[in-house]
Amino acid sequence: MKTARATAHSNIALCKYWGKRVDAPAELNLPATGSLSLTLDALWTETVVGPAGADRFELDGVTHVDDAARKVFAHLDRMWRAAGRDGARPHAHVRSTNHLPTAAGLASSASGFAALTMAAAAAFGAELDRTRLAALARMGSGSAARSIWGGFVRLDRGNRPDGEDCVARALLPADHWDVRLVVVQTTAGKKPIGSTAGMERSRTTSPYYDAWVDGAPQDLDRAEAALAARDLPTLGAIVEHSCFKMHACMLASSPPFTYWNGTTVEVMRAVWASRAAGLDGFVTIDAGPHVKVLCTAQTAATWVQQLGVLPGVVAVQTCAPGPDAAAEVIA
Ligand code: 2P0
Repeated sequence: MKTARATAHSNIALCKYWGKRVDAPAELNLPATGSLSLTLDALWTETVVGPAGADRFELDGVTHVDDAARKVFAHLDRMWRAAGRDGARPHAHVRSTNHLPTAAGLASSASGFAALTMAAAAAFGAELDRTRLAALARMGSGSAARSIWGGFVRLDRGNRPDGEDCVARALLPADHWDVRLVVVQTTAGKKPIGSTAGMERSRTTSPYYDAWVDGAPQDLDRAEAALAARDLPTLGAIVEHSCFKMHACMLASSPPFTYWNGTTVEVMRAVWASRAAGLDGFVTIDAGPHVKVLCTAQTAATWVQQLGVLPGVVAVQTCAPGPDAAAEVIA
């Protein structure tokens, strides 16, 4: 094997993925809902994969010997098989640097598994197209499939039991539309429940789960059309509806759970109040307490000013549409 370096940017789901298909092998990690995302320029992961005497996973300079490391090594095994290489996988040293807050609901698993997929493919000499790389990234983490591409990306759910029609594709490039995502960070405590377990609790106990899954295809098609037309009010309404249907589904689970804190709610209300006063911006929230505001490039600075001063807000960052994931062999 060679040594390869990859970069992959995080993404925000404008239409959310929440729930996994249970009519297919769990190893495929197939989503119950398709999703549509924006890749983000300012939040990204850099990963180097190279030969070593023993498997080792280092994240931001700290060696991990936990579940995170086991998931990384299992993904290397998957990439080695996908490369069609014979024999045992060689031991590897994986060094990742996150240019984003890890495990704070800012989707480090998306950029992390996308970068790992790209770096491992290059290090193992695998000749795989981006569609296949996205499918492999998805098996590491669902949202990672979308970070293989820059710009605006759609991941379809598909129906086949082998998952071959669960395909991620670039809808439109980053320069299609000069939108911004203002990321408003609130204090992150420990997550009440991990995403995978939260999805499973929603599926098995929330009376809103079936409605959530059934409504997703229509949200996706309408969002895709609004995106193509650069129609922010229409897209924004779909973005908020997808987000709050997902969070309502969580709240209606038994026992209930939410990733929000008090500041999450205050920021959300401030966005709605400013919008009522004429400033265009739309809320989305993931499996974490931060609020993200989709807006135009022209209004981003005003949103930063207005939301940055709210009590409980710890940081505000503005992201533009970001690039494709990339990899190069360096040794
Ligand atoms: C998303 N999230 O579409 C949604 C919205 C969180 C809320 O994808 O179990 O870490 O590894 O496939 O990708 C977070 O879930 O889950 C996520 P797994 P992942 O961005």
